[in-house]
Amino acid sequence: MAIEDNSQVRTEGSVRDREIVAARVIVTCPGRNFVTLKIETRSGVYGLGDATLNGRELAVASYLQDHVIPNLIGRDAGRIEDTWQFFYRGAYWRRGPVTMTAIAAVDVALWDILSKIAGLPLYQMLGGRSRDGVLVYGHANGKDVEETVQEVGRYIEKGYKAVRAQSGVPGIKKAYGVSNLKNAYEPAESELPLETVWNTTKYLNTVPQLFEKLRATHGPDIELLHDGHHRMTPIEAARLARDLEPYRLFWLEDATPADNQQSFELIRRHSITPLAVGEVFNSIWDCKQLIEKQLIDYIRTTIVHAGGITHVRRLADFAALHQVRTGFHGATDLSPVCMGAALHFDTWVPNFGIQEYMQHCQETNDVFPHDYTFREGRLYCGQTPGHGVDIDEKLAAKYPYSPKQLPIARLEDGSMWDW
Ligand code: EZ4
Ligand code: CO
Repeated sequence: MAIEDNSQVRTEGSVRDREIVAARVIVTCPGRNFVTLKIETRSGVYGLGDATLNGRELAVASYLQDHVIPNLIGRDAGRIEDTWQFFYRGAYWRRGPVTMTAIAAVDVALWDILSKIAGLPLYQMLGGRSRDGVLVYGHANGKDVEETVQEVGRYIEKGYKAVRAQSGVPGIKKAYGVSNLKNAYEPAESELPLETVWNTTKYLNTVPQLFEKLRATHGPDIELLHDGHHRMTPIEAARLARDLEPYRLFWLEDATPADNQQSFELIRRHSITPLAVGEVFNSIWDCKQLIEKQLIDYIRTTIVHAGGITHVRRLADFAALHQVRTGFHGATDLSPVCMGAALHFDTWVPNFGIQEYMQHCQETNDVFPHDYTFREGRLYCGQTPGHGVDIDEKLAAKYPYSPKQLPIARLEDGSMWDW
């Protein structure tokens, strides 16, 4: 290994400095659970990568601790591509959320290290900025249509130019996206999954009313988004997408599960509402058909769950060929480390669409000091070398892991459904 690099006399010293001498996993729960990988080089430069997989955190922690870290020690932190290939091809058992989240944590930590060594903010390493700020959307929700319309108004007052709207549905006790605390919607709220009951008919009757009121109240300029969260069949999704056309959504997300990528052809055939999908994807192979057949407009796959910057960059370039733009997942279960890396990526990527931005709570922000800032509907990454997000390990140690799983959904007759 590293024969080529070592033969170059001029870089020999720096290769030795870049040798990985330590790596460890930090599990903490400042308001919610996060898994973070910290990699250290001989010269003392360290990098951080997010490894959080909501409701399955310890599986990734073990994958890293037991199977990845022993392979990291002694490697050159500068060989980001080779390290990615080593953990993807070399594992033999490729893909899957646990593996790809673990690879992402390594990859982001290495990009962080290399950027710090270069003394540059990460977006410079990718090719420099394509824009000044990153358009974000916030999460408005309410117990009914009225309250949700008001909540969207609050986001507009705060300067947001794009808002996702999710409202309670009459007859459904616990609709997706509606929180008790408004700002912080944290679905993973109990040790064993909360059982919710779903009814598609009631949902399909409510959502168009919500968006009709939103347009009537807030006018044509605000960008509006909605997340169907995998609950509809393709033909039901096609109907909702068509019913929403008069209200010109920025996108309809996760209209139907995408295990069968071809399902989206049916939605596409019936509607011009823009479609977004992919927060649960781990690989370019999960969306190859969706992209090359132009069945979607935005790809939601993000850095932490899809193999890091090295893989998602490849995915974004492929999407660009088909006029599909990025719209990264950015819920609070993705840590500030992921958000920092995502913002550098968003600042660079030519085919950027939008970035989801659910604000972390104060405890989370204190454990993960960062240099990104919100201004007039956009997030701006900072100029600190690396991705600009750190961890306060002493503070992190004060918040022990707290087991929590995501809810499940059943139909009224008890059949399991997609949550
Ligand atoms: O349910 O991140 O668009 N955002 C979402 C999120 C997801 C959670 C799952 O861990 O769909 O709220
Ligand atoms: Co979603």
